[in-house]
Amino acid sequence: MFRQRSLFAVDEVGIDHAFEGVTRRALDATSWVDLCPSWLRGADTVFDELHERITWRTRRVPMYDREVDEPRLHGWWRDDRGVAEPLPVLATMRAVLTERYGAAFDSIGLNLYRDRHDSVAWHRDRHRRTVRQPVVAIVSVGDRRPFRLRPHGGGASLAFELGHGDLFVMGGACQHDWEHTVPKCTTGVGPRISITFRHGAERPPR
Ligand SMILES: O=C(O)CCC(=O)C(=O)O
Repeated sequence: MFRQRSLFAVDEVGIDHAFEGVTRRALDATSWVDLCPSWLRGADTVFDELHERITWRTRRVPMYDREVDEPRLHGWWRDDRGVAEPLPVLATMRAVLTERYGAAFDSIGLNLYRDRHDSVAWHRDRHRRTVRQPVVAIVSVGDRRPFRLRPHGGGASLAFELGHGDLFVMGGACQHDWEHTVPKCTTGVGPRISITFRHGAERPPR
């Protein structure tokens, strides 16, 4: 797996506690997203440590009347087994995001997109059925990859590029009224890991 390090990689790991670079975008009257570029410093170091330490698994996902391998690898941590987060900086992120968004983030899903062929299809997170207005915070490390949103039921999509320590947060009615995807890429791209913080998700979402 070839991965190009970001040009100005800073290896000391830390986060922007003040959320200095955050901008909020209203998707409609009830849904919003926050984008905070380079919220995590030392993202390359975090990528390397997660890549090495996580036991990456392939999940099976339904496709029409059968099940297929999901085209990305997955890891999952939940705050109910007395086991610390896989890296101390994940604990810091979780605490800071919990404080900022007033949502008790209690699980961390990790997704490894190995190359341009890996992806996740259009979907809304399943825990919207049990959590009324779930806030989903995603920190991306590794190469930037497209992340798209579109209204549930169809409509023009909005495109973002997430990687290298960017923070992206979906809130309000976003998991009800909007769908998101990380599409396959047509040109070569290095690996990316998304670190996804959720509250109230009983099992790995989708
Ligand atoms: O990898 C991402 O940025 C999106 C992850 C996602 O949509 C999911 O796991 O449900």
